[in-house]
Amino acid sequence: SSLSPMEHVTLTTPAAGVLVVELNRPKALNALSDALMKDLGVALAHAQQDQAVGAVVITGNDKAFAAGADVKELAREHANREDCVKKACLKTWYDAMGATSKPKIAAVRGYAFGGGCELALACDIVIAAENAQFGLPELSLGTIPGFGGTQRMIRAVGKSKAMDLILTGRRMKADEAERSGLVSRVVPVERCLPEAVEAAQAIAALSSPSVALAKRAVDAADAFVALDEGLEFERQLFYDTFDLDDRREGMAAFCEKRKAAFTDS
Ligand code: CO8
Repeated sequence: SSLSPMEHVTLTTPAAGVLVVELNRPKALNALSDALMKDLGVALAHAQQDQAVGAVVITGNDKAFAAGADVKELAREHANREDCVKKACLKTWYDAMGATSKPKIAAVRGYAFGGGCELALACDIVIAAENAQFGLPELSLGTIPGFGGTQRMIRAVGKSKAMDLILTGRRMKADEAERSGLVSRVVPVERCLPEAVEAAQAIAALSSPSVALAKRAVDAADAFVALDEGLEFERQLFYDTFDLDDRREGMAAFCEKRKAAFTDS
């Protein structure tokens, strides 16, 4: 099924099972407006219901993944705390990212600041171009990261570096981001989107129910589940895979030295 074109995101399907969502507000360095996040939510909801989609890539352009929340809009639309509560500020953003449980890969080129950095952190895998820059400069605007940054940065890079980044607002380049675990790989700018698409394609080629179980198990650990609870949760999900046709097929194919033919069941 296809979607009608949207103003702030461009959708493409460059490989089997892969939906690429390109943020498309280049004049504002892809600053995240409510309208853009609404479009992203529509795209991700589409990915969720389309069985042909196995993984999603979220990307920007060579200069900017996203330079932050749209500060002009935030300032214009929210006079005070009460206003934020009344308008459920950022709630639609969380809903947008939660619209799909399928794996999301951020392909980050250029700026990923503030809300843009938090958007990358909300993805399951971050692949960075050599020119990628990450930062949480919200304190310089007199506010704090509000789209998950305080919670996800510490999980990604540990307390000392998370505090360093959040409290000083400094920028982190791709190599440091990779060293510290925020990013899974760094590649030349022109390879960033292709590598993300290849990774998404590899995920999409696997058995989707076992991908979903693996992602749930890793997400549980990321949610700071105590180790013994996490190990128990993982074991239960592992048991779940033994009800999958794809688990039977995958193991049979291995034993018979042939390629598995998964049916996503
Ligand atoms: N919001 C709105 N517009 C932006 C943003 C932004 N975050 N970033 C860039 N733009 C606009 C600029 O205003 C400019 O527009 P115009 O041409 O109309 O003047 C255009 O994009 C191009 O930007 P620059 O001319 O500044 O481009 P440079 O290449 O010189 O600089 C930078 C690039 C360094 C990225 C610079 O634009 C910058 O510092 N941007 C802001 C970065 C930032 O502070 N981001 C964090 C924003 S706060 C946030 O994300 C909070 C998230 C949590 C929300 C909590 C709410 C309660």
